[in-house]
Amino acid sequence: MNLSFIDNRLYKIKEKIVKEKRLDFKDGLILFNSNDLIGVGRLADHVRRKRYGKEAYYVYNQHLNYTNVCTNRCLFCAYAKDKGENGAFTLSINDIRERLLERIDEPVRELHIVGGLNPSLSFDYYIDLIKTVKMIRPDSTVKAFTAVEIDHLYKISGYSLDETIARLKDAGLAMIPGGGAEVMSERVRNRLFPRKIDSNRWLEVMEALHRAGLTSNATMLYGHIETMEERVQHLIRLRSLQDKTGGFSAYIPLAFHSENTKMSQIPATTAFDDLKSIAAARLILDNFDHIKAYWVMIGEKLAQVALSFGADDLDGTIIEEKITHMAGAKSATGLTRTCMEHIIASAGFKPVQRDSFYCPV
Ligand code: V47
Ligand code: SF4
Repeated sequence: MNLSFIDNRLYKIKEKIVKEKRLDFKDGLILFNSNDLIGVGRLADHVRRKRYGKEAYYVYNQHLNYTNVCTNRCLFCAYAKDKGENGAFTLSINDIRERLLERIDEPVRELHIVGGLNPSLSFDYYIDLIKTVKMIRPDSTVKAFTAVEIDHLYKISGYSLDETIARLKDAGLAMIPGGGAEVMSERVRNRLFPRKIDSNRWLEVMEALHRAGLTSNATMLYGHIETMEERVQHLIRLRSLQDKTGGFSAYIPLAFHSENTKMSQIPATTAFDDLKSIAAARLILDNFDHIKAYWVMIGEKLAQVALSFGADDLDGTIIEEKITHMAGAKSATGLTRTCMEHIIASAGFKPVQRDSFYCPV
């Protein structure tokens, strides 16, 4: 690899990457603190191209948010409402059926289903929800409920965590989205999401899901009050669990959007930070296959550039995104397949439509 850097500290990291040696906490800090964005990006691109060449993935998916009523009320969330508050909603199983039938002519392969922690919903509702999706779209993958929701389901089901997961799996749950860990730091949790499960529990639930044979993703919410040390620590903890279970499929950095939240004074993340967060993750998370550039949060144009900064996946068509748009996202709420393929191809990559498990379709 013949690369030159403005930041001399990157030479040491390059040596490790060439020798396929694992990066440590200090290396991670150098990457996040470096102003040599192009240097960090070239290193990440080297690793990405070695694995995937010119291929870049996306999935034909549909988002479904079943309720925005949530007892956690994280400070960074513009989506959640209290029960009875103006704008609060909960979809009935029939509403869900209708939402799915509205798009039945489209080749949707993955249903991404998440919602708030709504105490009015019973465990049976969640089972019926999954079964309804599988009935209407038997060939699709149900990717649903973050580890935070799974923990809530365990609490309301009356079963053990393993039994709760087994019952969800029997109903048709196949994959778990990566949300809910936010930044694994008690300092940040105490200030921004004190009611949410802590990082140890998030990892414990993920481990139980992996043990049950379900794959999951992992995310990090960045660009608020977290430090660079906390970012690196978060990635290293994900990497350690992945060493143990191998159950994570993709990592997705989530750029904080502050509009309509209790933290609206915090400015939007910059393109510089968005790209560096993707590139650093590609280099630190050496045991994660896929790094997603989530176009909803960083915009379609920057997501396209991210394909040359370590990302190999643009997530999906989505159809109708709510959580980030409530917090002021300016991206589209969905992309057509033509548009997705144009974004990828015009960045010099080969679009590969995939299923939830990265098999080309
Ligand atoms: O956990 C909430 C985040 C997450 C805001 O697994 C916010 O493929 C930014 O997990 N600004 C849910 N982010 C989204 C999620 C996800 C998204 C795309 C793909 C996958 C996947 C998973 O959204 C939450 C939280 O971290 N979030 N509010 C906000 N204002
Ligand atoms: Fe509830 Fe999730 Fe919003 Fe937190 S981020 S308030 S858990 S919906």
